[in-house]
Amino acid sequence: MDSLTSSAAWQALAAHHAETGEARLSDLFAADAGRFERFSLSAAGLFLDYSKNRIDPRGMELLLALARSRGLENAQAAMFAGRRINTTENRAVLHVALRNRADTPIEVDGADVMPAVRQVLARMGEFAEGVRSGAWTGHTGETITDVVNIGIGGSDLGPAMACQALAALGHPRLTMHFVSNIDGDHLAGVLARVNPARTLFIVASKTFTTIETMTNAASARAWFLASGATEADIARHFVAVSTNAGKVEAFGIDPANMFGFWDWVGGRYSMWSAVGLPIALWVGRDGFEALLAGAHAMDRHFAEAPLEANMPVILGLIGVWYRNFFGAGSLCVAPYAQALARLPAYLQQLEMESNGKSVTRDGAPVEVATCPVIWGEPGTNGQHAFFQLLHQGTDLIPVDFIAPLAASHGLADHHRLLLANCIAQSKALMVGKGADEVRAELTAQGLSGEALEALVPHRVFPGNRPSNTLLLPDLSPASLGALIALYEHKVFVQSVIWGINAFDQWGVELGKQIASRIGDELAGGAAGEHDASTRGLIALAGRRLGAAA
Ligand code: G6Q
Repeated sequence: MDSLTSSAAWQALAAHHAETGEARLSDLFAADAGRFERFSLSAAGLFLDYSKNRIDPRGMELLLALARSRGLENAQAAMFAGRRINTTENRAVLHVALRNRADTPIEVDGADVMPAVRQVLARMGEFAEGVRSGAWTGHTGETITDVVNIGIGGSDLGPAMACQALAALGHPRLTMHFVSNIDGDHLAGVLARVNPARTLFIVASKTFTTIETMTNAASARAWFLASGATEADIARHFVAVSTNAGKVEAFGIDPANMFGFWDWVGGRYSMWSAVGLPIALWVGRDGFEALLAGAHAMDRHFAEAPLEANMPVILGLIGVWYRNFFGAGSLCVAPYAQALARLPAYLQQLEMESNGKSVTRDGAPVEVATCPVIWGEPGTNGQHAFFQLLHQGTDLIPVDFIAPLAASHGLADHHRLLLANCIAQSKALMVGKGADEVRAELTAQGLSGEALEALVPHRVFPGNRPSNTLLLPDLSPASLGALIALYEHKVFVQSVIWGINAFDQWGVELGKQIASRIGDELAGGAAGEHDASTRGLIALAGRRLGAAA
């Protein structure tokens, strides 16, 4: 394959950007009465309006040609076929198998993974229904009221985000807690609020070696035993989600209480596996299966729709357009849904851990910028905080607006105002407000002369700031599943364009290794080789820890 930037497809895009990059969105709309219909589509129940992007039909054609020239279709086929596309870890990438609702086999090295997937899913469903119905009780015979998921990163963010998103559908007797941080405040804060006899701990760790999770799990276990429970009682209160049966048993959790998954499930792609057990407990077996079905519908769309009508492909290509041709360094995700408050954090991991890479699959330095910084907060809160910068700051920051059309609550009028704000913001970013309009407004308010002119530049909005708007029919499990799968595939599309492996995460290793050595030093071990800053900080922390001991 040609180098990316010297390829004809890339060169054509660069030329097109030079020619059209400064075009005004308002002019593009004025010139094309069919722009909204042309640049919007539905898939798996979601509706994407991408017409407020600084792109014209020719630009889209060129982006699609780039995708084809980078082998996107073959890459998609390789993923769905269970090839070992995560080359640095020599693993297949099959989160799509976890939500395969069809009867079709999905093979890794000739072996169908679906029977094992279905078996774990059936066990999860049975267990979740037992806890929900009250048939599964704690060691004193009381029903479970609190579920504490102990996990971090991929073993935390997905279920935490989804349980919050689906709060309106949660089981009324259950309260879900998510403990991830090694900071003891996190676990202590939860333990202070729960009753050991009525609490179920899920220790979720693919490897079952992650220091945060193992430390929190050991403390939770000690707290449980200190309540007067016996070792034998642990079986009613601790279950594990892992790929590592040996370590689970060594920790003291009965393998019968373990829900397994496989090395071809990446951590940040794992909420569809047993890692989703909190979701199944919260919304039930049917709710969890509806989540899988929503994701599966998006998978089928991604695998089958032509690239020009393929939602993840379009979203991914538009992202490449801004990142590489406009130099946009970040993407703001603004869910107009309080229940999606953790979605930006979830997408931060999904996108930035997947595509925050600077070498290609062959190990060569990438030629272009890769993943932008992903950030955001729910609207309308963000409007009263950082939206100032989106409207009048110096950077071009594309925004993904996400909103459910139907509310999950019965409060009158809130949803109308919420949706009005969502639509208004994308319009305001696009149209801005010119100096003449500002002058007319200020004149109408009775200002004139120097006082008026002094205010004008402050009140001008440059506009032409792009956004996507994604509408969900509601915040149901199926809609959420489709939404998350959409972003997963978008990330994959971008990784193919940039020629990087989206499925490893070597960048998190170095800090872990150094933390482990410094941890030993802080416990009194031999001092390591350090720069003056690190040495000084260790000395300060060591003195404080020593004084506290
Ligand atoms: C995700 C990452 C990472 C991982 C955590 C937890 O893709 O690999 O966030 O999920 O480090 O790992 P364990 O599940 O093994 O504890």
